[in-house]
Amino acid sequence: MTGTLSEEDLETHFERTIARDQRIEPRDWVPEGYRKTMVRQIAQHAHSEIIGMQPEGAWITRAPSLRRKAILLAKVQDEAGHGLYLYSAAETLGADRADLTQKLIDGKQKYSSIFNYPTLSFADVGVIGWLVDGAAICNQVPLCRSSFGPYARAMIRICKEESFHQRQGYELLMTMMRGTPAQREMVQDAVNRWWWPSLMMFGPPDHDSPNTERSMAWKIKRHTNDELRQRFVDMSVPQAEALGVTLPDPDLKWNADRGHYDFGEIDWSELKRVISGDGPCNAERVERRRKAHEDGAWVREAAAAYAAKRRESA
Ligand code: FAQ
Repeated sequence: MTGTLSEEDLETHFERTIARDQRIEPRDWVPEGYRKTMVRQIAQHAHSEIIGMQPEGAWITRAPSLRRKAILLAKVQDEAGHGLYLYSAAETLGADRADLTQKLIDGKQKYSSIFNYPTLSFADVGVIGWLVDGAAICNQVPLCRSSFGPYARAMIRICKEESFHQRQGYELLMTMMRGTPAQREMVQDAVNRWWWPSLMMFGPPDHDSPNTERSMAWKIKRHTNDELRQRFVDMSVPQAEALGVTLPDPDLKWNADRGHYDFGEIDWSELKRVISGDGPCNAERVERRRKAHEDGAWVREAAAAYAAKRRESA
């Protein structure tokens, strides 16, 4: 079929599929720019899930009870699962998983800025669930309608699991807020440290976001970075009130004319620094990933040998 169609016909067919809000599927022809953008976003997303296991994973051995340990272990395992669906989705576009992992380890592909901050107390586990998973859901629910089928479908399951993660984080914080003054202080301290980095998860402001316009036209992204950031702020303020914590922003106030909360200026130089590798934990996170990859070499070799043996005997 492809042999009989010109590049122009293929492009028209692609544009029509997008205009009709239909899905692009793995064997469909796509412009090279679309393929590159999709691989970039999916790979960064997959890397975020895998690197994102580290900040919370560090607390598994120090969880305050068996119940909290079991919950945290399950959550961190879920993040690993998300990474694996996403690498599989990237593979449907011709990317190679081993190559993507190498690019992450070599610092040639990004992962979310948020995972370059340290987790200093167990309250951070709760705040990551509430704010980081909360921001992730806000950003990812619209991606369930993303134009690339395998990515959109992976996102449906991921969002269901992230919603569960968010609730467990909020429940943990509620429990701590009902505890001692020292526990309440730990929660407030964690909120103070994670609030601004959570807002940065949505990416640079729209006027400084080189990819948004193209990704919106291709219906990869359904909303701009600033639209989703505002949605997240509007969602979080009443949740903070119910929890009894203060969000660390003196400019945060309801604006009746806009029907949204106004919020203070984000330190974009910090986001740039963290994205370019100079955040508090970038070197540690990547080094840990590199070591885990090297330590796992024998598992990959054994799995490949087993698969080859099964192919031979089939
Ligand atoms: N961190 O032009 P834009 C999770 C990069 S949730 C690092 O606006 P775009 C769940 C951007 O890639 C976190 N880099 O880019 C979890 C681009 O770089 P490039 C993961 C950032 O793509 C919870 C450049 O800056 N979620 O893991 C960031 O249109 C708890 C210019 O930016 C996703 O990945 C940042 N914050 O919009 C796990 C969601 N922001 O490649 C464990 C899917 C921007 O041109 C525990 N991704 N950059 O050199 C997206 O929705 C989009 O890619 C955005 C960025 C919105 C992140």
